[in-house]
Amino acid sequence: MPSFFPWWVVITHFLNIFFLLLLARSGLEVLSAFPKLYWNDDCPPGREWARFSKKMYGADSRRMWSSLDEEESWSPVVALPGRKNLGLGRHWHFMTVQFWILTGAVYVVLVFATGYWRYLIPTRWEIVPEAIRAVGTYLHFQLPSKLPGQPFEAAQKLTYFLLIFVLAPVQIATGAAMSPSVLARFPRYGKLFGGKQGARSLHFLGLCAFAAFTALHTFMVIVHGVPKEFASIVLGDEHANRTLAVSVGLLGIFGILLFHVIISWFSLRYRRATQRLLGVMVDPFERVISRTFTSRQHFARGDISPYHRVNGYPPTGADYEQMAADGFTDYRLAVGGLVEHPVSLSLEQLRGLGRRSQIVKHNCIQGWTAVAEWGGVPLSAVLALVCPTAQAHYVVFYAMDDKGLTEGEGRYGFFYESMELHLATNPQTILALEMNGAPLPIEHGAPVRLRVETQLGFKMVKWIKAIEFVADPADIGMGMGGWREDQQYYANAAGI
Ligand SMILES: Nc1nc2c(c(=O)[nH]1)N[C@H]1C(S)=C(S)[C@@H](COP(=O)(O)O)O[C@H]1N2
Ligand SMILES: [Mo]
Repeated sequence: MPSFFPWWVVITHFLNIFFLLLLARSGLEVLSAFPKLYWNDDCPPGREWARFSKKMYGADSRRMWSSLDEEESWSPVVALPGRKNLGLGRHWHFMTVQFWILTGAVYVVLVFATGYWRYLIPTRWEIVPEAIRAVGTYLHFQLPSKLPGQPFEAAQKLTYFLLIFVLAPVQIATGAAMSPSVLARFPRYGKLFGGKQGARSLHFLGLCAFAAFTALHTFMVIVHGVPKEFASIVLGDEHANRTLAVSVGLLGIFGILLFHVIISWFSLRYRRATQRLLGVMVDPFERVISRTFTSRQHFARGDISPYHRVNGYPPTGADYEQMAADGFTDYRLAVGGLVEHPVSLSLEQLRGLGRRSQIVKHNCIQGWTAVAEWGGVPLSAVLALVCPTAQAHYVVFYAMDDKGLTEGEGRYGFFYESMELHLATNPQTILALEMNGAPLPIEHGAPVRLRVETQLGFKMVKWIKAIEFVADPADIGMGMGGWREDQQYYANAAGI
């Protein structure tokens, strides 16, 4: 039995504290974008089981509201970076998670390679009553004795085991079950957790469990005596110099807190730089997932959500209103750029290119979902008509809503988004003209909107005015690949 922790436990323990705090704060930023938790993927307004917001929106269609109105601004003290920065919070979360999983993997390998697993993995059922007795001992303000030949008492061993071999994997699994690409490719995987909202709720409860563990663990360190405990976990030996151990330990904690102050300030002050820097790690991750998975969703009619949220207010202005009043007979869709045959199509001509319909789940980046049936023209049919040249690598969709007029908040410009060309040829990538068997309603993008079912909702441009094939979207807008990337610092690939 070691009276010490091996060096690799000391290091991975520190890294775990470091990464978990980053994950918790950036996770809270993600939650602030849609501060409601559901068990049902229909996300009916008002039926959430938890709400961290005073704002209430009903399914009342007489007053228009958009899901971005539900977003809350949380303080940088709790959220990373705080103040309605979902895009940056996601960047921090997805960058950190890669390192956290790597640390965990290295730790687990070493746990088994060194025989340390004997101290963590229960091998006898008696550990359960022993653990209950140990808790009883604590409640009598006494310290239970350690398991024979082991560094931990029963309740401690069982807690560490559950934390490392149950909670952490569940947290990773529920995290993966929120990716639109994963859900689109493996719809049954999502069902394991009761759908995306079930996964989202469990992921949040997992955070609560980590927080509760941290509070209890810290309390226990205090109960057992900080100098002795710090000597073991900081210097790896309970007989090491305790002053040194406490100093180094406190310095480590202070370092982590200082790091958080600096990155929160930096992220808020230099948002574009943060998006670009973290993007180096996060973008390839998002791109690989978007490239690998194609959507295989086929929901039943009965799964269609009674209420489908809206994000983005419709175009304002006489032109659009007149066109809508005329049933979009004057509408023309321009398709050009790096193509051999640029075209301008009426709705009639567009409809003539082919038809498919699909019942699929919409995943907004904020976190809500809804199932609907979308009918329209496969985008591949448009590609076949215009023939993109070999230089075309991205498709850009330009919309009719000027966000400066429809939303404000200091943001401006017409909405647009781009995506890599390979996504355009997926069978479930369509230009939708219908929703749930009726012509597309105004708020959902009439007369034409994009559906690309492995991606987050913000890619699915509504009120499309034109489509352009380009080599690189860098010279469009602010160059980040779309309006939400430009203005809200989202990542361009949207598979997670
Ligand atoms: N033109 C335009 N398209 C848009 C948006 C927008 O603001 N303007 N919002 C996007 C976002 S973030 C989402 S989640 C979906 C929402 O689609 P829905 O309103 O049909 O639910 O539309 C996307 N397409
Ligand atoms: Mo969205």
